[in-house]
Amino acid sequence: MAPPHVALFPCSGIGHLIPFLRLAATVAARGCTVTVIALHPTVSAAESDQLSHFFDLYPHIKCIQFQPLPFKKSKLFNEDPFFMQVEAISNSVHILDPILSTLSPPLSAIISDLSVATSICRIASSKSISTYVLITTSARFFSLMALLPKLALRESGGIQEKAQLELPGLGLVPVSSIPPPMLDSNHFFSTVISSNIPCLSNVKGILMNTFTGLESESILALNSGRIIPDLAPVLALGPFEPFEVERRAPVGPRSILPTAPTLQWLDEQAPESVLFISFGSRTALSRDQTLQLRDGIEKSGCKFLWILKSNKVDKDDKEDVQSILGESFLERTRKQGVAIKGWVNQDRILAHPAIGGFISHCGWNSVTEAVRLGVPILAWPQHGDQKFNAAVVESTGLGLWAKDWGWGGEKLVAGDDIAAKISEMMLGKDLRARVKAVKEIARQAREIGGTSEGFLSLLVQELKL
Ligand code: BUP
Repeated sequence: MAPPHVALFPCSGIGHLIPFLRLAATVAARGCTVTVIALHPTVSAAESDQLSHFFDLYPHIKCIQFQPLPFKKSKLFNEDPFFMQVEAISNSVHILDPILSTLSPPLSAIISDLSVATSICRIASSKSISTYVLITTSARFFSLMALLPKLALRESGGIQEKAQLELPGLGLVPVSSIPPPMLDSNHFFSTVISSNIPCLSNVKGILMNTFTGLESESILALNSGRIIPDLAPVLALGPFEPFEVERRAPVGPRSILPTAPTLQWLDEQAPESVLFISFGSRTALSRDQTLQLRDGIEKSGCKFLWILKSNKVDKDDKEDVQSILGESFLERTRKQGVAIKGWVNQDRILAHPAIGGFISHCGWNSVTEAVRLGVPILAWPQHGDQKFNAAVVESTGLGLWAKDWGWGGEKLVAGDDIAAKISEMMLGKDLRARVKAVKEIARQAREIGGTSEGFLSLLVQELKL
């Protein structure tokens, strides 16, 4: 029998692309023929770099370049370039219809991003192709997204004025942890979610980069119908493994520092002594907050490796480290740490024995990488799903979360407070022991007989039917 042919369709942003590429490599390794529908052009340079390295390393994985129709300003207009691209993609999915019919061998399944799931489902069902959706956030935040159409109905009840909401499967949820755009039914973010949630009853499965040892309650609630009665089955396949590009290349091509000095510096540090700081691919802290963070890091006295960003889109991130942090700071901390701009191989850095803690915005990929590699997190959510993800980190004992720091930009967090939290995390022996225990649970989930491995085998069997 010919192997099944699966197409994967990620949306805009590295936080979506990376889990799709990881899953593409995984299902290809299980004997499926795989096609990735790759956006062209991408918003960030990091996305196009990842794509070209991925296809260099996996020449047997096919690539269809997908060029959305030119963006037209709509009433939902949002100036975030990643959102703008998602809107352009949503308006262009029909272009894929004839392309998908010409693929050889014929497609058996398509794994879609949630933001285009309804259109993909429509096209796929007209061709008897199964649709799966890959969710790129936590099961906890996905539960909130699934409830959004119902929440919107309650909007007239003034959700914003309440301190917390009782939500099925989630218990009491502070309204302050719901991303504000989600409470505005006219916002692009909530419109995209609300218009794609209903189709999740018609897809064959919902794939997630999480595992039962991390989010058992949310996965159970989703699969028991408590959140949406007829939701398709959730298959928790995580934590995803890095694909070959990430395993091989320690630092990406756009890093301003060559690979060797950064890793060589890490090699010289004591085990679990270095704090890694990164707020993901789409968050640039304000200048004032960056300077407070700088002071906090210095005052903590902790060794550090800091990935700095001063612009949301990497192509426009031109200011150098010296002019942001100041010569005197760099001189004073020459032995304490390294601050760099550009793309680094985060998974590879988190895996280094010298890394002992991670200040993270709690993008879901970053959380799952830290969990898989046993690195404690100091959660500092900035926007979007990140407070919900931070709640997973906190409730499972994988890190600390100073809730009074609020969303990024909501208030200026003082350097002294940051220094105190860094020390608490880096010195927390119980925290470190708990993180190691969850790392082991994550490893077992991916072994033969483990829960994630079981869901993956189920998925591959279904694809082969
Ligand atoms: Br920046 C950066 N190197 O320099 P998240 C990120 N990454 O490998 P985000 C690097 O990109 P969303 C870098 O390991 C993770 O896999 C990182 O995804 C990798 O956050 C991914 O953590 C970033 O989900 O996306 O980028 O903010 O907004 O979707 O949460």
